Amino acid sequence: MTASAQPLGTPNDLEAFWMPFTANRSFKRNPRMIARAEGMFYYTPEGRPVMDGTAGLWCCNAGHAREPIIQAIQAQARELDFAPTFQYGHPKVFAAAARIAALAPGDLDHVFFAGSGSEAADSALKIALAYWNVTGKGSKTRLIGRERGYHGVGFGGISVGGMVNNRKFFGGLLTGTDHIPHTYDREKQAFSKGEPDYGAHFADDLERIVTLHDASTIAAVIVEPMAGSTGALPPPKGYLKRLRELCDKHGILLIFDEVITGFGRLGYAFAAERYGVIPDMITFAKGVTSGTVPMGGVLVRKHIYDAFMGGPDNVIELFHGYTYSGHPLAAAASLAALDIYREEGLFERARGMEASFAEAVMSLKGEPNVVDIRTLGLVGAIDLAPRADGVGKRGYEAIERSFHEEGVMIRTAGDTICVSPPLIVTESQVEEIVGKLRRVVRAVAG
Ligand code: PXG
Repeated sequence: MTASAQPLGTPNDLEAFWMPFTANRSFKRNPRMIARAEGMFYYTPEGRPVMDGTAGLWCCNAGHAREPIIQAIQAQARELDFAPTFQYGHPKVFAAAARIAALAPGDLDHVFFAGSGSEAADSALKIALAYWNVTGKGSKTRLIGRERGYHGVGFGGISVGGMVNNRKFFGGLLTGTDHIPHTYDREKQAFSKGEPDYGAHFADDLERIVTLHDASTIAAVIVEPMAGSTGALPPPKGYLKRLRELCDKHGILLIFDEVITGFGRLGYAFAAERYGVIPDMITFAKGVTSGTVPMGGVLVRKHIYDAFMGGPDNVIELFHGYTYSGHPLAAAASLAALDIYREEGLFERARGMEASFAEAVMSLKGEPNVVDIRTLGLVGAIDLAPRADGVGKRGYEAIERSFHEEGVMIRTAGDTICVSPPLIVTESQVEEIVGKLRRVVRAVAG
């Protein structure tokens, strides 16, 4: 490889990086390069501002380049760059666990750390299996997910996940999984603000699965309270409560994957609080550090943690963990992010803006090809009808136009546009984002 003659930060060879979840060739032909970020904005290498309509990838809830987080990370790197959390500990990881547990409802008061949402999901599934083992019910091994669910890209996560492209290339996956149906019915739910009235009964399909496999073989059910990656599907009213009741009835653990919904996206620390439903575990990532340093984890109820704490006390209780479980930089970043969330009341702010945000996004109803719009918390999803020549083409063009012409970052799932701005967004910035989206939707109408 020859040395680049370009100034630092402007690569002239995009070949080497195999980009994740990206149309590599299209991107490399016409890159959407981001060099800097501050507050609500990204900036291209040329200095052109791009409004962050997506909080990065649902991560940067406190907005970008927040000084207290920067300082915390810098200071932590100087003080303690790395310390193992296997058989050793460092103060900030314990502090971060306590702070996160304090935000969670009920007795979700222990935290197992991981490095990402995928690791968090796989950790939760493994904890569920191990829990039944240590409590003498080792036959409970089946893991139940949901169609259109996303739980990251580990083998556990894709096995219980329900997004076909994330599964179909990767062989047999985990055995012993099954799926309840997704909760979306456009005919009955289109253009609902918040939780749709229709669809609580989709939870009842768990009864069918229990009848088929028997509860004695089922370890856990994992769902996102609001399905995110698939294009944002808010839960029908009463659905999550019903799922909890059925899991209780049959002695099945319930896991909420809150990698997206955690840390204020739906106006509460966790969706579990919004819905008044206490799952047995909550997975989180992304917003826990406002996206600044990779971190994920699993919140675990007391009875689960306690179940592992028998046996000789010199013996490792759970043979699971990651080198970067509770990395000092992540722990420091998390403490600083949680301070900002609290001091600026960002969860409450998101709650307070939900109605006006929904109103603004819903105003796109009637624009060309808009076949449904869904909103929940500070999440908006706009379904565009696909073009006759292929699913996803209109969506891809929308990403390109948004970035290059309108200066706004969006994300898409097929032909669904999603917006989920940082929780510091102002009402006028919401209007601005929607105005940009309106022009994009019209521009990709052809
Ligand atoms: N669970 C859920 C619910 C997620 O949304 C993960 C697990 C995996 O997290 P990691 O940190 O391993 O990526 C996620 C990630 C999108 C998009 O376009 C969503 C995610 C990641 C990338 C893109 O909506 N969510």
